[in-house]
Amino acid sequence: MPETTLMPSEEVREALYARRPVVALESTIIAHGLPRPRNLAVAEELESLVREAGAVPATVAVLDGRARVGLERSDLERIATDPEVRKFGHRDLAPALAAGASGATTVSATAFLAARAGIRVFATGGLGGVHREWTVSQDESADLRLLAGTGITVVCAGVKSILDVPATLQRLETLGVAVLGYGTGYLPGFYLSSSGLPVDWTVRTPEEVADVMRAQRALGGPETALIVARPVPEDEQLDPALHDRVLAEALDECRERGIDGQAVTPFLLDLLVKRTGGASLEANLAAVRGNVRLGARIAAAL
Ligand code: PSU
Ligand code: MN
Repeated sequence: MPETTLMPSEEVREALYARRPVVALESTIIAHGLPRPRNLAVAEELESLVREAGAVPATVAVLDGRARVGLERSDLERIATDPEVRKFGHRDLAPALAAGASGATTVSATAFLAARAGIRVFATGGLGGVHREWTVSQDESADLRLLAGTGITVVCAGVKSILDVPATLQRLETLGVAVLGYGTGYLPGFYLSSSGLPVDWTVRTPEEVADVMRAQRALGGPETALIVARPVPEDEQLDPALHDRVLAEALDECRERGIDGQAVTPFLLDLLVKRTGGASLEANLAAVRGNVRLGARIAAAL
C-alpha cells in the first residue's frame, strides 16, 4: 500500500517502533453492535482498559477514505454518533478508500488493517461465522476467510451465539485456523460461558499464548490467525434459559422480516438487548472488557 493509504496514528507508530505492546480494537461493535449513547462510553472505556494494562489501544476505522489505525477522541465520537458511518468488511476497504467514504470496520477489515500496520494482537467480542440456515442464505461472515489468511491473534468470546456454532467451528478447522480455549476445554458461547462444544487446545496464561504465537512464527508457512477464546465468567453470563428462548424468537423475527446480508448481525444483537431487558448487553460488555484486558496482557507477554 502507498504510505498514505494506511494511516497509523503517531502514538501507534511510535509504540510499534519501540516494540511496546499494542492492541487493535474494532469499530463495528461501537457503531453497529451496541446501543447509543452507551456505545461511546464503551469505546472510551475499552481504550482505557488497554492503557491501564500498559498497552497502546489502536481502534481501527475508515474515515474520509483513510484507513486509520489508532483514533482520536473526536474520531471515536463520530463513529459512535454519526448515522452515516457505514459497516465495512475487508472487501469494502478498496472501494471505500477510493470513494473517500467513512465506515466502522468489522473483524475482517480490522484484522487486515491491524496486521498490515504490524499489530500482533486484536481483541473483540464475538467473531462472525456461519449463519443458521446457511444452506439457504449462503451467509458466512467474511471474518472467517480473512482470518484464515491473516497473521494476527484474535482474543474473543468465541463466535456469536446467533450463528450456527458447530458449522463455524468446522469452517475454522477447514480453513486451518487454530482455536485455543483460554482456561477452558470448550468453545465459549459469547453471551454464555460455554457453547458446549469442545476445542482441541487449552492455554491458561498470556505467556502460553505468546509461546504459541512464537511457535507459529518459527514454523513459517502461510500466515493464519490464532483465535484465543476466553469465556465470560459464569457470574457475568446471560441466563442460559433466557438466552435460548429470546434467541429463538429473534431468529424467527429476522426470518419473517426478510432481513439479510450485513443487516442480520446488528438486527439480532439489537433485538436481543431489547428482549432481555438489557441483560444481553451486560454479558456482551463483560465479555469484551475481559477480552480487551487479556489482549493487553498477551501483547505485553510477547
Ligand atoms: N461481536 C460483537 N458485536 C459486533 C460484532 C461482533 O460483540 O457488532 C461485529 C463484528 O464486527 C463482526 C461482525 O466482524 O459483527 C460480523 O458481521 P457479519 O456477520 O455481517 O459479517
Ligand atoms: Mn453476514
